[in-house]
Amino acid sequence: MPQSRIKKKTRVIGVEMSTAEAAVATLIAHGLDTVYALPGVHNDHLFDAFHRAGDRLRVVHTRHEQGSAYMALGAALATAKPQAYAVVPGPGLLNSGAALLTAYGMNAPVLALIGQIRAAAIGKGQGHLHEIRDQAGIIARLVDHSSHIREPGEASSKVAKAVQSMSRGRPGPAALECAIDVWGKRGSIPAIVPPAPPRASKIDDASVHAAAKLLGKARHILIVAGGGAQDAAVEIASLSEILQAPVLGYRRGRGLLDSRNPLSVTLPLGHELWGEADAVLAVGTRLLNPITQWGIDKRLQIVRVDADADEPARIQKPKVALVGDAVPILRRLIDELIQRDTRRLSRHDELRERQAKLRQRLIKLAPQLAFLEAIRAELPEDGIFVDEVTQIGFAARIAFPVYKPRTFLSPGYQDNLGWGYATALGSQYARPDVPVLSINGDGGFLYTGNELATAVRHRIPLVAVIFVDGAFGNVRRIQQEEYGNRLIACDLANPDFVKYAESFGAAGRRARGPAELRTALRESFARREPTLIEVPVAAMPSPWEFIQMPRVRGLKERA
Ligand SMILES: Cc1ncc(C[n+]2csc(CCOP(=O)(O)OP(=O)(O)O)c2C)c(N)n1
Ligand SMILES: [Mg+2]
Repeated sequence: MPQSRIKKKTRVIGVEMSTAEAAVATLIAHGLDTVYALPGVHNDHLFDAFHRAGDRLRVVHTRHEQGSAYMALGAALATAKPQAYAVVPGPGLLNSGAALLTAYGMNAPVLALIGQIRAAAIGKGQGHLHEIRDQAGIIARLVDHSSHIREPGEASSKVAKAVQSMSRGRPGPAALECAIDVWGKRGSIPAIVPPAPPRASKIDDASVHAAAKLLGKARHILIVAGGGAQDAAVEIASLSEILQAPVLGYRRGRGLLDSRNPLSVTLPLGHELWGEADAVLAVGTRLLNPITQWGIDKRLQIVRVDADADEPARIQKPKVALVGDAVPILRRLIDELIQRDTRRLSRHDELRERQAKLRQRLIKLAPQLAFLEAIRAELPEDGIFVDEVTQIGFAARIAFPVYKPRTFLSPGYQDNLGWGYATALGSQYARPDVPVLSINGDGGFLYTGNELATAVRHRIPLVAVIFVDGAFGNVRRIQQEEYGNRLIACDLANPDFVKYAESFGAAGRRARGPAELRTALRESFARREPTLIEVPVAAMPSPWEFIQMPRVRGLKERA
């Protein structure tokens, strides 16, 4: 064998490190500075590597694995940067499952680092501590990118690939697993290099041209914006102005167009405008509910912008599909539209009037709106509101004014009760520069209320409000109204939440009504300490007529 080939094979190209140390060094090289985590014997080497990283890496340990994963999710949503959490295999992984599922539904860059039993025992069903059948198969179904680290030499490249996968193309979570004996195994590690800047996605000029032509000719355009449009707020505002097109945001699209702009609409007006539109520009949204519930017909031409080439035709093939990053695509579209000089009459007055009429209808939700008004008056413009699956949350999605992207965090299509408190905790930890507010029902709060201990332990000044109606109120009202008042499994026994918060060492307060809530919020935001504000409330009016609305198109074609 020629001398040069032998050399190549045996050359030590990197330094000697453990698998865990290589993984941690790679996380740091990729800009991650925090891991949300709950330790255990399978990951002892990993946690030792966290320790050895010193102040280059912060470890925030929680009281339940769902807390770790939701905190990573909240940090990712609030910062738009990849975040990581670490848990033991089996029960640790499953405990974090709802949060990982939510991250998947929200295309959020959350990396799960999951332990494993000894490499030699995987797949044998011998009953080792935390063993779970086919863990690799389970995580492969929860996320798009997952991998198993088999030896120290591949740790760095696998971590790098996982982190990069989370923000390239369609973003989303990733998962890596590593066996208990492999984390500590030492070997030669190739040089750890920071990631190359992502390549700009190619833009299909013909499609942009077709989109500009279609939108240029359309008379009534509605822009629908979702979670995939978070970075394109400037472009969406300018398209809205050029086309005089209202922008509909529901959960994740809220704040992309400032609520003070009359063209910024939520579901009820969006529903009306969907019925009138001859063209829709959908950016970073599945468009599931408008298409399937509000309906489509031949007169409605849809232009979509998606990061994922599989997405456009998943529900209904659009007239034009633009695939890639929203920002450069929308910029190109704006350039084309400006060249066409399609000047339009302002719709501001019309929409202002229609918004006023809607406010009249929304008086039906007066109890919820009074609380939301108190919150908006005290939460600064760039403060972050973390939504929950509760009466105040449902009303907030349609009536809470939102001024900036990433300041209204809502759980996407999973709409999973109990995500709120721990997610808000992660947002507040990652964004110490702005106040974060978590709203909760008494049902949802106790999913992760134990993480008050984490707030106190890590001095996270999150202010949380809990609206206490003594019930899974939403379920209860549905049983009253639609099931002949046959109430089942909906009434709750609650702790005294003020004492509960205080027993953790957090500040506990009680506010009776919107005015007291406003004062409590003002004082709590000023004090900057972990706080829980209990607000006793009565049952609230149903918001569903403003959320689940009937078909407005394609009635004839359907009949
Ligand atoms: C993970 C999960 N489990 C169950 C539900 C069903 N669910 C929706 S709202 C709700 C009740 C919420 O109660 P609470 O948090 O007290 O809010 P309220 O309606 O009383 O304001 C339930 C059980 C859900 N959305 N997600
Ligand atoms: Mg309740």
